[in-house]
Amino acid sequence: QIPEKQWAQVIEKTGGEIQYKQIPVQKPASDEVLVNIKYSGVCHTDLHAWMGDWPLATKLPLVGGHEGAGVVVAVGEHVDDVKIGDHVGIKWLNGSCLSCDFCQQSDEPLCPKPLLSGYTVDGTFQQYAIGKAAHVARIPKELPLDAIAPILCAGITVYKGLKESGAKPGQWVAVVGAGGGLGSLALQYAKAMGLRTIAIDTGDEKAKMCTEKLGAEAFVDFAKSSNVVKDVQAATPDGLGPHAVLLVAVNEKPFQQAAEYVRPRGTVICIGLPAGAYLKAPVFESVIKMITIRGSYVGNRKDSAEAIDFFARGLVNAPYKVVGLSELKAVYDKMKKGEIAGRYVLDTSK
Ligand code: 8ID
Ligand code: ZN
Repeated sequence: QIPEKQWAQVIEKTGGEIQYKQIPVQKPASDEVLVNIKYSGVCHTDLHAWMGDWPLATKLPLVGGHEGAGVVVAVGEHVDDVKIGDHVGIKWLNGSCLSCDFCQQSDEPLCPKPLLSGYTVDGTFQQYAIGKAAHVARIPKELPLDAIAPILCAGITVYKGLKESGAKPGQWVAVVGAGGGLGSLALQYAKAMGLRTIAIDTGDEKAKMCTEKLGAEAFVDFAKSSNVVKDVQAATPDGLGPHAVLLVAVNEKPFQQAAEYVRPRGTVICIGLPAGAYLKAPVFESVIKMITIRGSYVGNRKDSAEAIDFFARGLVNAPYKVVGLSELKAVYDKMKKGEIAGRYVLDTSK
């Protein structure tokens, strides 16, 4: 009962119109599965892909999306560990070579020949999407597919970033862009990992969400504060600043500021990907404070399974709103204006 045609959101041209239309359903190759996507989160990366503002070209025409949760409806002939009826997630890393230096060491996001969902292969803004069986996230059947969708990119990415930061239980982490999709989950993962959080973002809605729902102990409004560096440092009891900073904002400014307020011996983790942006840090302070600055990029299959397990245990469940797949354009409009607190999740049946 797999249909021949399905609804999808398609772009023909970078920055061009997004068309909600019917396109053919693809067949899985021997190492792939076909997933009936029930829900897909909308990540800011999808907006970058549409706008083409990164130094990496997308396929065209393109179906975006990489936080897709659904049910397996067909499997390729060489697939034996994923079955029809299983619940799975299609994430950013759709596939990798599995044999290069990085794949061998479970650093598969660094594979030089990655398949990227909603970027170099069609993604999850359609009712039926293809994923490499080796890489689809395994989702326990009792978990709700709408709530788990944002975990498949945002959750995995911030969980990995927090691990990469080396911050230990009881220490402080500043989350920059805390009110957005990645940030809202970062506050919850951090708390679940025993860390204390300072949220940095703007507006009363995000401030309330971060402190009342997501466990942040302080909120610094970057648009209202006259001295973000001082305010962030003052939020830690000894005034010396957070042990780690997780940068998930889509703006260059905080990438040039974090090294100033991170604590001596602290770590700045870069995750957000503002177009054309550069990192900057004062050499003098970076040296005498012994600061580490590093990038963090999604997560491997084990990080993904662990991030899902935190959700399964009820430790994370950030706010999200569900709208129809047909409404993607309106979600992008809000995202561009920074008006989304948490995540939007698309229901592919509408
Ligand atoms: O693996 C990775 N590294 C990875 C994975 C997934 C996503 C990277 N990303 C990237 C996306 O491509 C995007 O560039 O992370 C970034 C954040 O994605 P998102 O969370 O999906 O975006 P959002 O929901 O729009 O949230 C961004 C938040 O940043 C705030 C905004 O108010 C918004 O809440 N923000 C901005 I814009 N400027 C800020 C500033 N100066 C700021 N917050 C604090 N200070
Ligand atoms: Zn993403």
